[in-house]
Amino acid sequence: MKNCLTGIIFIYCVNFAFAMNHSGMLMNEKGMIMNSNTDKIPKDCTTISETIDVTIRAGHQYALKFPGKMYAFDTQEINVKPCAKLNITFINDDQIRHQLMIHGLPGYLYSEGMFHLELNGAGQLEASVIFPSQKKTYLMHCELPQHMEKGMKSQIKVDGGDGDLPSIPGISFPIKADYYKIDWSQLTIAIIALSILLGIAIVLIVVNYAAKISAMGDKILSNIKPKS
Ligand SMILES: [Cu+2]
Repeated sequence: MKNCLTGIIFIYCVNFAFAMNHSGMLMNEKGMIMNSNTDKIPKDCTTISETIDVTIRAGHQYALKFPGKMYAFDTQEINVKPCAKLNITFINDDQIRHQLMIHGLPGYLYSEGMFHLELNGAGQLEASVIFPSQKKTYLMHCELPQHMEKGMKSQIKVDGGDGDLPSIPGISFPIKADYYKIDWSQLTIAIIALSILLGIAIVLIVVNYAAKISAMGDKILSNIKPKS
């Protein structure tokens, strides 16, 4: 009976571990790996052109050099050759949850075109991604609410990329800036001048009315003074 129970527990544990660690997937209480690819070569590649080991750290301290930002990766851009393999060591230096997501990958290799690492707090994960040959810039970011907007946004350029993505800290400007420059057009100047003239006119009218009311008050008071 005891042996039977041990056997059942062993089978359950093996099945559970297998279910949570297949097809490039891993999930446990510390975090998650989704769509890791160590050996599946994209259709447009004949072989892996280069293998790069890279450590990417996430944390609030990496945002300190970017005014107005709160979170960041320690690297904002990675350049690789077409058909390169990236062995990523992802380290979260914060005590809060962070993700490392790469988007726009081919869907036949990566479900929903996505490579996804996630750590629920401080910790480390290792996973790999193989890029196609296309000259392209991939978004790498943390998708938790406001983390990308607050700076956790980087880019990976394959074959030099097809341009910079917007609002990469230290690299590119946002599409919609927090600071809006004044458009000093003739219309703007005319509206400002008109507003100033209107303001002066209102002040003069009010002062004029106040003087008239004061004079009327004096006159009324002088008329009601008792005659000696
Ligand atoms: Cu994050």
